[in-house]
Amino acid sequence: DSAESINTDIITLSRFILESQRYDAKNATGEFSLLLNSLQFAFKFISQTIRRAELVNLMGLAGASNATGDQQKKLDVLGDEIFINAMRASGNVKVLVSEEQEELLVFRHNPATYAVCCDPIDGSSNLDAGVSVGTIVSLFKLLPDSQGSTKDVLRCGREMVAACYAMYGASTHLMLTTGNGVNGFTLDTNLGEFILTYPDLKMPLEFPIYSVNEGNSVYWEEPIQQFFQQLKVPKSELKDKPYSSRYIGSMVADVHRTLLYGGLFAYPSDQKNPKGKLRLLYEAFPMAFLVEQAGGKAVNDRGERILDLTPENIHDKSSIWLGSKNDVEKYLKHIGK
Ligand code: P6P
Repeated sequence: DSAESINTDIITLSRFILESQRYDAKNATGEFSLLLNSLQFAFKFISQTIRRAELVNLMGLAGASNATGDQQKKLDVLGDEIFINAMRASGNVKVLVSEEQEELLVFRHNPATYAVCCDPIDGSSNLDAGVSVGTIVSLFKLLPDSQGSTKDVLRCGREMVAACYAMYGASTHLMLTTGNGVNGFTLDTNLGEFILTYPDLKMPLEFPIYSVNEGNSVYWEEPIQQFFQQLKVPKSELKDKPYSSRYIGSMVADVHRTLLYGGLFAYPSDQKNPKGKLRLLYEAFPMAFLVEQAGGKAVNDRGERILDLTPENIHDKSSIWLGSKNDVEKYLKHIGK
């Protein structure tokens, strides 16, 4: 670049959090910026490990399988270890839910402030194909009388204090909300810093893309089959153009596209997964929080707001419909909500 075209006042994630602390009493304790530093270290380390793994061939099955029976890939195990170590080292996380861990992890820190739920490498089944995967995180503040138990995380989605995901694609992106909108950052690998690239991101009100695994359609209930059929063959051809279909099969990649372009992402329940496939605490909750904060909506098959739900167990699943406000409302209207 010629000198005058270089931006010399970049906003790093660390600076962004410190500045938001000054204007946002909730984060004034500094605890959140401490935890965020551990989170962003984990994202950088996982990102670098994934990119290196494609070279040193860490791929392939590790033999073990995770809490929900999926075949575990070596990177799943590595990503999980990296994340657990970073959260333990932060000093202010007391409990941690991970998709890769059957039981709740409890760190004997005192005092601690947060309960963290995460899917360390979501979409990992696509890893060998070079598809973007990501780390999804939801944060709760510990209950005042917390003893470090599942009570700290079996909470209503509205009690989440922050949610984010890192997507390991051509670049590494981080989308973050603390309840005051969504801000997106991109990892500058030379600086080793996440740089603010999507300030105060808002989704388009609607966009003609639907994102669902149509291979499940024979297992869907009739009204759901009818809904997607109408998106493909609109009743009034003159007015409505058919929607385009985009499905990557990696939630972070599908949600990232939906946040940036708009449209509708859904994983409905079906005869194979009567409660849905995606997990409430570390997939549906954080993505619903981010989408709502970007002006969108997130509901389940029955039209209930995802953030009004409360899990009974840490690996509970939910159906999910999320995306642009008007596109989700098309589904709600279809089911009479
Ligand atoms: P299907 C990946 O395994 C995942 O958990 C999400 O990232 C993704 O949205 C979904 O499952 C894909 O599931 O059944 O369409 O392959």
